[in-house]
Amino acid sequence: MSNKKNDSEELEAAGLDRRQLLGGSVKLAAMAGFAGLVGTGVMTPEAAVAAAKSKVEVAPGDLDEYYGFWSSGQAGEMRILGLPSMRELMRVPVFNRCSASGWGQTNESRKILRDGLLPETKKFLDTGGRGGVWTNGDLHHPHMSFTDGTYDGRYIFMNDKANTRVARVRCDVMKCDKIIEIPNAADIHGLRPQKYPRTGYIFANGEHRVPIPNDGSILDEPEKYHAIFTAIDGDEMEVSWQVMVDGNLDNVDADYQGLYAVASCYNSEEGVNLTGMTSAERDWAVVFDIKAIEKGVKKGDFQKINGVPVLDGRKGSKYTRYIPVPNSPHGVNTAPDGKHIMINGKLSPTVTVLDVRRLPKLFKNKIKPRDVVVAEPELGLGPLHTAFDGKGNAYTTLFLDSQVVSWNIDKAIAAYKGKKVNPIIDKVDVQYQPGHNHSSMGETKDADGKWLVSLNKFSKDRYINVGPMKPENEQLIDITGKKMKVLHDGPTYAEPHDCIIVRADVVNPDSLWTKGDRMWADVSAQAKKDGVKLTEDSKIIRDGNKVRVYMWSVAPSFSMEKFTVKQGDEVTIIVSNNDAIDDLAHGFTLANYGVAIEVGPQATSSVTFTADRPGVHWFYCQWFCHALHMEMRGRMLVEPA
Ligand code: K7E
Ligand code: CUA
Repeated sequence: MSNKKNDSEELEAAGLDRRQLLGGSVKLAAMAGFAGLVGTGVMTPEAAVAAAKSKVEVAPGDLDEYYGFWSSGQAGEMRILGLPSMRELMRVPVFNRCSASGWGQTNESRKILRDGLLPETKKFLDTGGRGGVWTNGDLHHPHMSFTDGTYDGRYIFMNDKANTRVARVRCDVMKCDKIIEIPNAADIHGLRPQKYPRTGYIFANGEHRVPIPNDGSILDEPEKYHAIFTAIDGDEMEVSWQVMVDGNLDNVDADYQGLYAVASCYNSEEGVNLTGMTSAERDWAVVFDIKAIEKGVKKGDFQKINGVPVLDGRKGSKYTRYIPVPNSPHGVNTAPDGKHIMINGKLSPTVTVLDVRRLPKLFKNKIKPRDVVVAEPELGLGPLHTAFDGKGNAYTTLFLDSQVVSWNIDKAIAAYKGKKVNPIIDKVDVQYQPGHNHSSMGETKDADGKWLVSLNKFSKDRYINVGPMKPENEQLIDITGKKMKVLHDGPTYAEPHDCIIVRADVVNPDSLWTKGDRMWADVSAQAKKDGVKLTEDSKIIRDGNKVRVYMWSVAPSFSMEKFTVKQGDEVTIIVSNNDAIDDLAHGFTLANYGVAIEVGPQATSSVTFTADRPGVHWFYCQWFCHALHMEMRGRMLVEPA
């Protein structure tokens, strides 16, 4: 029995039918946690399971063909998975605080978390016991840097919706090396790198409208709030320019020509409550003319706010165009054909297809905004995001229908012209309520049409019950044939909005750190001043009440068996891991001082704390590294004041 049928029955029981949902009640249903109305799962036939297994099973010791880089929403970290096994390989702390690695505690990570913040944010974080850095984040959109329309394996960029930041992860070591706060904007949501000629810019949407400056001088006057579109220089991690727009900004994507970026706006009404935000029949997609904006910046056609050039891109501006689309669009996805950009309807059952080749004419005012639309297929309820197979087909998640629909782009265009063709190829049930989906290499010109992942917001009955809080469910779908096949369920916690699937040969991380890496440049400079060779010396440098303890480690021991400080000293521990063996990480945990840091092979890490607890405190290595790992420890002796 199909899940779809269950849905309809339950809808009817709830006094709603599918058609009604296309009208006004869909808004309410969507907002009221419509998920509760959806029926229970389907049993996959045994034969299908057996066939599926052989495709997704990566035998013990065998390696995956693809990397998946996953967001984790409000958990704030990036995750690395292997595909097709869907095994979680690593968690990379970014906006969160990590107990294992000391991210948010080591001097190196705190510098990354703090340096790129605005002065007023630093001030705010220094008061009220906030500890100087943010400890939470809401990471939605991880995307790799591009060269010539495809992934280049340099960096992965990601947004923080919670504290208005953009971060970068170095792909050589898979660690975050830069985080910046975006001025003037509020709550960065949509984020995509420029695809061509290279990244280049990172485009980032400030989702919520706020007064600029947001200092309390304007409060309950929503007509004076603004949304800001930002272009960041991905090499320097600095804001290049910003554009003020009408409405709000949700998702964004770039073209394959390096000329335009397109963002969706779900609140053209500029409402501040649900009724206000969903009252209009139409919202819009905003198109940004990158070259015109760059010219404008050169000519000085901007206001400098918080040190950043802000151009006026509101309606009537030469820098932007507003293309009307049905109410409350969400995802924006550029097809690998380089010609089409999809605006996903969310509250409308449609996806609006824009043809980028018509954009120059639109900016010259030779055509009307809606003339850029070449198709608007009706696909099902709640289209949120679209992925591609590189063979002319698109795969759209249907949040309300709990399905993925595959459809042909050319046929959708023909149908829009009036031809009697049905663009829909197949629909498959997913469990349940999919948000993003992503196909292998799907956001690049090298889309290979092998795998699709559907990131479902609810798992409900798919796993044994773990209590009121349940995992989300990510499903792996085979898209090599006409019929999509769900082959694997993967539970995941809070909450992967988005992912990318990258061919393994594109990503080549190092197995060891390089001595003297720029991640610990500050400590290297301090060691030089102190006359200490990081990987050779074990030394205590006293500098007033500041004490620097330099040590190194080789399994299974630290180079210092004990050190003595005075109560009240500000102590900095600097540990260099001299092991040059794959996978030989050490750590430094200082018991009853709340200190724990990771020290990767050939890396140096440092941590600073006040030694205000007298007594004997054992420090130990918390990464199981050797048969004598338990013995890898020493003492900090704190003399009472
Ligand atoms: Cu969750 Cu990309 Cu933030 Cu859609 S967004 S679902
Ligand atoms: Cu070093 Cu455990």
